[in-house]
Amino acid sequence: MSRLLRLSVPALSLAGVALCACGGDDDPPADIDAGYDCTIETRDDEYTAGMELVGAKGVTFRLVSSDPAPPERGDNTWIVEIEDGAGMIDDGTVEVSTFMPDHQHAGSVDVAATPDAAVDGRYTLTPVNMWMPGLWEITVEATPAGGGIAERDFVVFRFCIPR
Ligand SMILES: [Cu+2]
Repeated sequence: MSRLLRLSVPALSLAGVALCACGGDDDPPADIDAGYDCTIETRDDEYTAGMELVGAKGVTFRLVSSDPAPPERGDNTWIVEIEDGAGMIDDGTVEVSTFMPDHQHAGSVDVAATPDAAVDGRYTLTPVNMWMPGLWEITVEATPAGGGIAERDFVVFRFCIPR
């Protein structure tokens, strides 16, 4: 109920529709253009170029930049650098997934992770697509070259898209 209480009055009249329509990827809520009040969202990260998150296994994921910055609705291109205790994770396997926790649906666009030929441990992630207002979780997972599940680590960037 807490999320309902935070909705603005115009959004509240649509809340019943939205709640009923969140069941599947092919059935998005009807109020996607109503926007979302990110000023009261506390679960999101404040974007800054170079921000870092560290996974449970100690791998550092640095969001060097987002274009646009801060991340916006639609397609974004991220540059990340990934480093573990042994150094930059170069030519590793990097996978990205997008998810809206409040609606329990994934994003609808696959994200490509391309290693930078010139900079060790640097990858371009695109398109990081957040097509709907609300809180998004962008999970970035990395496995060093030659590593297995024991070496795999991940972090979750959380950004709020207002409209
Ligand atoms: Cu959604």
